[in-house]
Amino acid sequence: MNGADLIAHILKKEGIEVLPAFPHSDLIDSAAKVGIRPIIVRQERQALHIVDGYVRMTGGRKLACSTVQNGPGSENAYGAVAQCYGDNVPVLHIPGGYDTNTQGTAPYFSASRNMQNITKSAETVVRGERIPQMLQSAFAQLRSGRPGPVALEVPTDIFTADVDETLLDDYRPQRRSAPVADAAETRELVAMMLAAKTPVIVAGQGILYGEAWDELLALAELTQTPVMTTLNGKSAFPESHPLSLGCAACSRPDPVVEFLNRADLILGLGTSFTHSDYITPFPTRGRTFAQLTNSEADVSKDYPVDYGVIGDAKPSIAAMVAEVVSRLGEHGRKGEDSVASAVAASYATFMEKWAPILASDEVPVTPYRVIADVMNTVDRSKTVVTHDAGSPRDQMTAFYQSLVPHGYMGWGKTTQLGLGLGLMQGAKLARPDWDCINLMGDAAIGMVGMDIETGVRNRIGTMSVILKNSIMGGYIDHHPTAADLYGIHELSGDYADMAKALGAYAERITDPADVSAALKRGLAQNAEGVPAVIEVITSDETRMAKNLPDGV
Ligand SMILES: Cc1ncc(C[n+]2csc(CCOP(=O)(O)OP(=O)(O)O)c2C)c(N)n1
Ligand SMILES: [Mg+2]
Repeated sequence: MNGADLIAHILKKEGIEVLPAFPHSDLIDSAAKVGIRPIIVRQERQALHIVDGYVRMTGGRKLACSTVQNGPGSENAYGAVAQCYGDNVPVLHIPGGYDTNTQGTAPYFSASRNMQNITKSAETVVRGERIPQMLQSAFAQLRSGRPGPVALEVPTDIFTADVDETLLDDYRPQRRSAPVADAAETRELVAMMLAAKTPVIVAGQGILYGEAWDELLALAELTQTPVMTTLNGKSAFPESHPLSLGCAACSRPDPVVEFLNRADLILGLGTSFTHSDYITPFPTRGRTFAQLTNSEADVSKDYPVDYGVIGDAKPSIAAMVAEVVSRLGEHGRKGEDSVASAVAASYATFMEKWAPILASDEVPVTPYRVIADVMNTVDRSKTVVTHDAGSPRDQMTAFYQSLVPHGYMGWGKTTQLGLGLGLMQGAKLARPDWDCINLMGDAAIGMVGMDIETGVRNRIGTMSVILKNSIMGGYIDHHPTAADLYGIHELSGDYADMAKALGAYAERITDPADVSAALKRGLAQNAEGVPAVIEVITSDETRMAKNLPDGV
């Protein structure tokens, strides 16, 4: 047994089933020998994106691993590891490293050195015998605490070095630990909620990783507290629920704004309360902030938090629910409908403006019509959709209503164009019984388009809806002179033709009346393991739901 074999056996013990990769890495062959499926991508970045999507889709309950070669492979994977770090995704990355006999003199790319600032941990294995202990530590970090990527660089001669196979017997698979917040602290959170006049809950991706959606729902209903999600937390709370305000992203439904304006308590559950261009800023003056998170590094990070509590979402919110029941009785405030009525009134006013746009017959097609047609065509109880960077994100997050946990994959603390395709390929591998759809613009497909062929070759039947406006939306404003003189915002290409040439099912749509039927035909192909690309020629849509709360 060599080092790569030992790693593969340990990955198997940890329940790893897929290994997105790009050669050469000895781990690819060793993984195949133990029944872990290698998936060869067209560039290293995509391997990480697929693992990223896989792990998000399982809430970290099933992990996956990527491997790439030393030097160029490891260099090319860097950006995608940084994306996982930005969004706190627990991805295991095992890049090759230069032979230990050649390390220490330039040039050699050291993943463990270079990835220090974009991982939870980045280390190099220097002896084969260290593999079990180092992987045990890696998996402990992947399974518990604040999620994040872990890189374990393996020099080529460590992959090939003979190791004692009894080392495998010492390996202990690592389990997830979900610490419950201190009882007095959860009681105090509830006391703050019940004393507040106009509280709102901000639900983050900690709800998804903690699988705490039932507890969140119970807490919201018992206390009649309205809920908005963060961008990463979208789908943690059913967006059709009478207490749902929607997703507080770079764009947002007006109920988010109105309820933030009147809020006296902003209670974050499973959120880092991160301030970013892609997240709705919260007004702070006159508001109390309380936060439940599993990481002390997130408490009071970007907002003045009055009360930060450390705990895993599920057991801690369950404790809050028990406290509410003990104070208000088993039905709590259920039956009082004043908050839900106010939410409904706010939504009705908001949709007066937007419903006609979502149903618009205009040609070229508005992206909003496409988003509405996706939403109304798919079975949202077993479909996950995601946006891409650029206008598709801002057009989707406010209007695509997710109904079930993981029905939407929200991302974007850093926003790598093209991530959406790999996320959905990973989601499909994790949940083959679900439909997985990414919506992306021209620039986004430009980053990863060849990896449609990865889906074809590996029979990963996802759908990509291309919103083709032939520009980088909004980019004239960033570079007016260059746009005027050189057209730097313009893009061209026929993506349906390209996708067909790569072996996918593809259609180009120009009439809004054809969108829904094309989506159905694409989904039928997906069911046969064939990726689908639906290219829709869209308008340069500039209308956005971007009202801001007062005082931000
Ligand atoms: C890797 C990367 N580089 C640059 C950006 C900055 N960026 C964000 S959106 C965008 C243009 C998006 O254009 P397109 O995909 O056509 O979508 P549209 O807004 O036109 O719908 C750019 C350049 C980014 N998010 N990621
Ligand atoms: Mg575009």
